[in-house]
Amino acid sequence: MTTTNDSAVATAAASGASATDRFATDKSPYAAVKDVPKERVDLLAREVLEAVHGTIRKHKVTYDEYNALKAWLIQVGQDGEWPLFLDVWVEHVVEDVATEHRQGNKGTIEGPYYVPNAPDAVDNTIPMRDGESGTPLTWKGTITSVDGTPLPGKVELWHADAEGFYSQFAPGIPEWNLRATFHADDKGNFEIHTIQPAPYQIPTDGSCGKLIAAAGWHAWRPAHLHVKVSAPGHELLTAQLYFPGDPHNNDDIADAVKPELILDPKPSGDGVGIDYSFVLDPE
Ligand code: MBD
Ligand code: FE
Repeated sequence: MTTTNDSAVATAAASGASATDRFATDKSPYAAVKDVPKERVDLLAREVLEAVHGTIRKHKVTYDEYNALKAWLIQVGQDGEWPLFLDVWVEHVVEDVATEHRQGNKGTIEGPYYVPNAPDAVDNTIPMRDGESGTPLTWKGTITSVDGTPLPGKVELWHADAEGFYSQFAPGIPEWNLRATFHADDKGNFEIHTIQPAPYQIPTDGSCGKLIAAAGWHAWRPAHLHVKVSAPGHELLTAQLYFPGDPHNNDDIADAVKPELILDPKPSGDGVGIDYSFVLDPE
C-alpha cells in the first residue's frame, strides 16, 4: 500500500473505522431494523439463509471452512470493513433494482466514501492542495429533466487523489480536499475544474484484502469520479464516471461500471476536457 509519509500511513482499519462512523452518522435512521415489516424480514432473511444452506450442501462445506468463515466475519467487524464489503460486493445489485424504472441517466453505486454537505466550490474549482498532482480536468455539462427542461440543480463531486486516496478516509489530507458542491445556472449549465483521479485499490491489509488474496482476486477499481446530482422535484442521481482505456473498466472489483458512464475526454489546455450532462427523472 502506498503511504503519503511515515507518520501518515493509510490502513484498512483506520479507513474502515471512518467509513463505519460515517455510515452511523449519515444513515442512523436505518439502525431501526424494526421498521422493516416482519413479513419482509421473514422472507428475505429466510431466503438468504436458504441460499447459504444450499451452498453448504452443494459443496460439502467442512468445519474447517465454516470456522474460517466465522473468524473472517468477526474480523470484518473488528476492522470496520462492513461498509467496504457491502458496497464492493452487494450494492451494485441494490442500485440496479432501485433505479431500473428511470428514463434519465444511468447511475451506479455510492460506495463507502461519500461525505454530505461538501462546501460550495469557489470559482467552479474543487479544493486542492498547492501543487496537487494529477492531470487538470475541465468538465462542462447541463442538468435537465427528462422532458428537456433545464434544471438549476447541483452536482456534488468527490474523488480520490492521484495516489488513490480519499480525504477524510486516509490520513494527512485536508478535510474537504477533492470534495465540493457545484451549482448549475438557470439554464442548467455547470462547469467544474478538478484533476483526474487515479485507479483505486481497495485496502489490501484488512479483512476484505484477506478475502481477495485468499480467493486469488484483485483489489482494483478503475479511476472514477463520484457524483450526486440533484434538483428540486427530481430523483437524486448517484453515479460514477470512468475513463476510457482504464485496465479495470472491464473487471471492476465493485462491478459498478456501465458503458453509459464512460467519459470521452479530449485534450484541453494542459489537461483534458469532458462534456458530460445529466438527465434527471421527475419524482
Ligand atoms: C471506492 O472508492 C469505491 O468507490 C467503492 C465503491 C468501494 C471502495 C472504494
Ligand atoms: Fe470511489
